[in-house]
Amino acid sequence: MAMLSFEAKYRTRGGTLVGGDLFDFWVGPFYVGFFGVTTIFFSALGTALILYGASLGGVWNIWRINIAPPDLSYGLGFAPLKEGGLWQVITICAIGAFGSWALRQVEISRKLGMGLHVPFAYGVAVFAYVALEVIRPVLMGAWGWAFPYGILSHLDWVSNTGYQYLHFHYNPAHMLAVSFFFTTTLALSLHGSLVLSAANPPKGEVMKTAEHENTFFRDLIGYSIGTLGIHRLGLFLALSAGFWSAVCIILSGPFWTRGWPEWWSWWLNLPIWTH
Ligand code: UQ2
Repeated sequence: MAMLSFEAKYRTRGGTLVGGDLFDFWVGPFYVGFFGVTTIFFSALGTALILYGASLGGVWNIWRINIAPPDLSYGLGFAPLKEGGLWQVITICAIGAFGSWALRQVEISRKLGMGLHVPFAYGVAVFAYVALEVIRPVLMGAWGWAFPYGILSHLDWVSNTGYQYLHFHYNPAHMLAVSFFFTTTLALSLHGSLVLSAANPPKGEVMKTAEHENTFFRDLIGYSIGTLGIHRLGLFLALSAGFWSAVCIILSGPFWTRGWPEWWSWWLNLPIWTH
């Protein structure tokens, strides 16, 4: 890749969290860094172990490949490789890769003198994964509560786990998470369509600007959140979706073991209904 004239300004030394200058260089367009090396290491090892695990299962149908966590009887201990130990090492590799990726984002943000919004946002997605595979199983006392690695098998896990609580949609944190997911898609579709409608005029016409975008929404609903505001709102909505997803599954099991519809009996038992 050609060295662009402005690249020298942005490809500066420093900002690393560990190792000083040791891995402070680029390969083609990619920043390497200590955490670039650890990302490659964990991803390569994890992928190899998934392939090995798939070969042990004897099923190469892409939908049916499954690498399951240890049986509940192993508790929080290590299991033999073929009894869920593979799942345990793959999970360590996944968390190693996700953590390395986040720290590489931190190093790049520091280099550029930017805020840490990107690694923070990415960290919320990692938190949702860790909530399912580590925090909840640890609180419940066995790795066997974690979800298996497989396309259909992890869907079966979600379905089974939901039905264990009779009707998961009655989980109040799940309600919040779903509402935030939908509102995220609403906000992004409003934003994407608004920007494109202003920036893609008919052939020969000059494009419109933020003033037109503001005016559209002031005409429509009497309010425009603004060009910076819509991105703050989008980040808030998306992070809230991930955050409440993690909360809703950590509540289920460690803090609430009955059906979720039953949780609402506090509402049915309010004294206002009985006079
Ligand atoms: C906006 C604005 C943008 C936008 C959008 C709006 C010029 C280019 C989409 C309008 C958004 C509003 C009014 C908030 C809607 C609230 C929810 C919860 C979806 O004003 O500024 O920038 O993209």
